[in-house]
Amino acid sequence: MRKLVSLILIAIMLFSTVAYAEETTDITVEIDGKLVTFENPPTIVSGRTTAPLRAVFESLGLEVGWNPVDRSITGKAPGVSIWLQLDNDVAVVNGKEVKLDVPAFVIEGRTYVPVRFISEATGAEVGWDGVKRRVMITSKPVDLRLVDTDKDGLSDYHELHKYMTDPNKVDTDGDGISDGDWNERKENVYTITAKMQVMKPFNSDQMTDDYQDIKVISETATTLVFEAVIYPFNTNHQTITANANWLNDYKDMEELKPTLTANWDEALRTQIITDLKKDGIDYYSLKSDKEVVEAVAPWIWKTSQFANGGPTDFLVDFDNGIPKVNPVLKSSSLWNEYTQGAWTEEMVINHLVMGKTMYEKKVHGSCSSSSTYQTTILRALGIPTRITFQVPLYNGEMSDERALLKNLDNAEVRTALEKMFNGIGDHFYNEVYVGNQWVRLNYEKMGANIYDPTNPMAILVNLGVENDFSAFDMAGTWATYIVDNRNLNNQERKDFLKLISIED
Ligand SMILES: [Ca+2]
Ligand SMILES: [Ca+2]
Ligand SMILES: [Ca+2]
Repeated sequence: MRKLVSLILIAIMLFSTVAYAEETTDITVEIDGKLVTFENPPTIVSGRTTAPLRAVFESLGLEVGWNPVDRSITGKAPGVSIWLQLDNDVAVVNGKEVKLDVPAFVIEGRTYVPVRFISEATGAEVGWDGVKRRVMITSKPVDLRLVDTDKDGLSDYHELHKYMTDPNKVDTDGDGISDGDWNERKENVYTITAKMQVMKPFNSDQMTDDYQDIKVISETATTLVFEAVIYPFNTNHQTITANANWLNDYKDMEELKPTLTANWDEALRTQIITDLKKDGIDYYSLKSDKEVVEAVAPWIWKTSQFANGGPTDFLVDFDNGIPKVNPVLKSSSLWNEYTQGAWTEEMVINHLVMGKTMYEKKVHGSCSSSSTYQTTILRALGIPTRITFQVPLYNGEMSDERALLKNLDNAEVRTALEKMFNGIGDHFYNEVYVGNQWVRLNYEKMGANIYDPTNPMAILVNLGVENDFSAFDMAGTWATYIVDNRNLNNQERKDFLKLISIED
């Protein structure tokens, strides 16, 4: 029987060799800058460059399988599943049929496929260097947040960096309960579970992210009560990579476009590049999105001044897209308190709210204003950028909320949280698209974690992400609540940011 199989195999090989009279070539293949070594060289068949499948797939990080029964080959990686068969011009890629220009064939025991197919199947980009006679393959990074290999409801990324469970096992600890279970997720890592109430702005659809899980308890147009599970020691910062092709790959992203306050234009872009050059940063020699952010973010803060107008930008509303200090808020005590008589309405708009004029004057205000300033500059340089709005776990004005912290067993975290200032906190900062994923950028710190013992708020809770500051409507929300609450007692004032319970 074995002999028979061998004979059939030889027959197939002979047949294939004859059927696809290939020409041996001097063609080489490079993947992500590295030359691939082949025992058998690439060949041209029917005008198509073909190469041994296993060497190319393995260089791209795919696990290769062979089924002798139906002579099929599989290639698997997170987010990629490829099936093809010898002499069959239809392959199946991620469940979809794909037609091959030339079916897979065998030479000297090696399966060959068209290089073009490899690109289509894995999302890699394929180029041709005519001088070197070299196929240049650039692999596409896989967003592991979109991949759930073991189908337990948790993405591979979050299992690896947030929950610390096994992305290849549904039930990591073997207790019969899936990793995806709400409570089971907390078993392998330190977590804080807090029940909170917040008032607008919030967007409950965006609140579950790389750092927290959110379960909505009740939601109205103005108020959200939720349970938050915070993962303060996750390892997201380790996953930051670079994309050398970022300008082309990101060019259609919404988060690059000028918006109402992050109002960059071509003239500003040219100006920024000129200014960078003067400071020794040659934008055109930066090799990746990551290099741009690493070079430009610190430069942004080094070359600009803080203009102390308080959170006066919270008093600006944007009716019909026109920034204007809200008249009710302007006649309130907040206006005088924030401006100290030193600011005009026009100064607030130009120095704290609109990115372009802020850049021209090289000034910005506190965190909200800074996030617009940074968004304007980074978008002009081709880095998709958005703004996240975060609050601390509790309202620092409330001694009863501070008292709840004694429920926390972790002394380090508890002490950091207890140090919060006696006020109502919030923080705006940025997220940038780097290495094909959204990465937190807190001023110049890329991959900033939500736990930061040096921050007076210690742990932040994400309430939403927007492309423009105006979308948060701080005038209609926080500034209005503060004005309205001035005459209320503590019990009533609690509603707009309130910690109900907390445990770790
Ligand atoms: Ca999973
Ligand atoms: Ca799992
Ligand atoms: Ca389990």
